[in-house]
Amino acid sequence: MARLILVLGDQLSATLSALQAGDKNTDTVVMAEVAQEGTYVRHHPKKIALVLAAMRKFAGHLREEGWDVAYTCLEDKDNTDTIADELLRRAQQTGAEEVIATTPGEWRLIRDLQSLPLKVSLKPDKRFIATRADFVDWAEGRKQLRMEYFYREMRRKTGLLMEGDKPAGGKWNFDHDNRKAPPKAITGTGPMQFTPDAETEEVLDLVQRRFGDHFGDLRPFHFAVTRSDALLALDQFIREGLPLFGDYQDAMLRGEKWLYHSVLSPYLNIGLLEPFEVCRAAEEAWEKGDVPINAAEGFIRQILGWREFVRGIYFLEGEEYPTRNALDHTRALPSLYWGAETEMRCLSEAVSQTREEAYAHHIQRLMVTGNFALLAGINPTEVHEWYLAVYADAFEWVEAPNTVGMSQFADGGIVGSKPYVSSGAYINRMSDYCKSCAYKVSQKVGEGACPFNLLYWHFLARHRERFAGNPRMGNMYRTWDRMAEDRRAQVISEAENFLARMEAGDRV
Ligand code: FAD
Ligand code: DLZ
Ligand code: SF4
Repeated sequence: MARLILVLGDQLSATLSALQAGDKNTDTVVMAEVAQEGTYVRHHPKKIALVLAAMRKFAGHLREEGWDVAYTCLEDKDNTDTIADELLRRAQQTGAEEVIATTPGEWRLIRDLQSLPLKVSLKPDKRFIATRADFVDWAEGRKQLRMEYFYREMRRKTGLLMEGDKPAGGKWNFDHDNRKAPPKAITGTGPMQFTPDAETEEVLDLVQRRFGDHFGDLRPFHFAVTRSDALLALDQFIREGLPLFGDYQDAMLRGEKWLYHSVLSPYLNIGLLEPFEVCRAAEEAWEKGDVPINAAEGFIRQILGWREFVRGIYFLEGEEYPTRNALDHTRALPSLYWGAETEMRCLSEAVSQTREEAYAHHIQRLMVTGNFALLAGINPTEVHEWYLAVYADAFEWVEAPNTVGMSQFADGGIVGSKPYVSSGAYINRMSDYCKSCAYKVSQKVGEGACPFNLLYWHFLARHRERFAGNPRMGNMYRTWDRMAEDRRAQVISEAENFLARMEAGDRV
């Protein structure tokens, strides 16, 4: 009996388990561009274009390999607009009664597939270094799940950066060497950029027509949409970006969107690159003496450690994880996240680069947009939906633990042991933003005081009961308690005034 093999827009890998389980002679591959996937959150047009253009290329590749591919274009007249309905339509057309799929990276779609009136076999997604079962085994019986210990186990298991049973360079983690303030000038050329061919231009026109009113600039569009181009991007990063990746990993500079970051996450997350090959490429560069250990280790840790760890958490915690709100934050996401003008230079830089590129690097996401949302008490579900929509690399399995967990502490401390909050001092140390800001980072209260300074204390004061006993936060509360009482009252009142003006829609 013929079967349908589902390939989703973030499953564009020849090694996909659903393809491996299929039979080219009898089965039909189903790929579908559907309105629902572009609009269940209003994705950035660049992200939609990346996924659709890469899907069309991958369908072409599968046909060359001998697969029968039933491909639905977004504007096909009988398009039913959802993945589930497209499967039903194809089942009717072909007479297939069974669907083979690789487990989607989002509970929403897993449930949709499980509700189909067809036999559905969900195969494990093997495009990760650890399986879901590996993670469950590791997590079992541990009081706290900490990325660092998971990462060490992954280093031992894979042998990446190992010298016998010891970590290469004598340390597991070189993070202390990776916090340099921003350099005066950037020497790299940034990620490799690609000129869209005629097929991709067609997708860009389609996305402009159908999703042009979503937040974000569609053009210019430079992403790779094939595996061979993504491999070129990887090669360029290893040569040009990786040597200084570690040193400036946390730095932020006005007008410098990429610094020494790889911008490989969109390719990893839609399946054009595999995580192990990316880690091996970094390890090989270190073995050849082309990059220092702090760069290779720092980079590999992000993929072998963080990326695998957050995936484990997403599936372990279950489908209500993205809606958690441990700190009871309820304020609406302010319009500045959607490009409304703000006097805060750090936020205007991070948001405008997000609009232009569907990209911001980790510290911009964590310590600028994320930090501000947490300090200001924004509803974490709204924050989660914003991150899921605006970044080209955003898929729920990786986005939700980073946003809901790491950035908003809305999971109550599963991903991180303390909230990532900071005053303006951190942003000033790691960037040049404050120099051109309307607010003064050195000013703690009064006219022109940096809002991060005010909101930082407001956050700590309003969550005192929860955090005062956290040994990693004791110093913060001791500093607050040493402040004169009238000064503390002034901080709280100015912070509240700022939040009220923001809620009223004033330019802040
Ligand atoms: P690099 O700095 O070059 O890092 C190399 C690779 O490591 C990345 O390509 C990525 O695959 C991996 N990586 C690094 N940090 C993480 C992390 N914390 N979790 C998982 N993988 C990581 N990453 C996503 O891939 N998708 C998301 O939707 C996403 N949402 C985020 C939301 C918030 C609030 C925060 C704080 C972080 C988020 N991240 C997300 C993690 C990280 O910011 C991005 O992976 C990174 O910025 C991608 O850019 P890059 O490829 O240049 O990364
Ligand atoms: C992100 C995305 C978009 C914008 N469009 C499609 C699509 O039309 N068809 C498709 O198969 N996949 C798309 N995707 C990726 C899915 O949203 C993704 O597979 C799920 O969110 C699970 O990670
Ligand atoms: Fe951001 Fe404050 Fe610096 Fe302005 S002064 S850029 S608001 S941290």
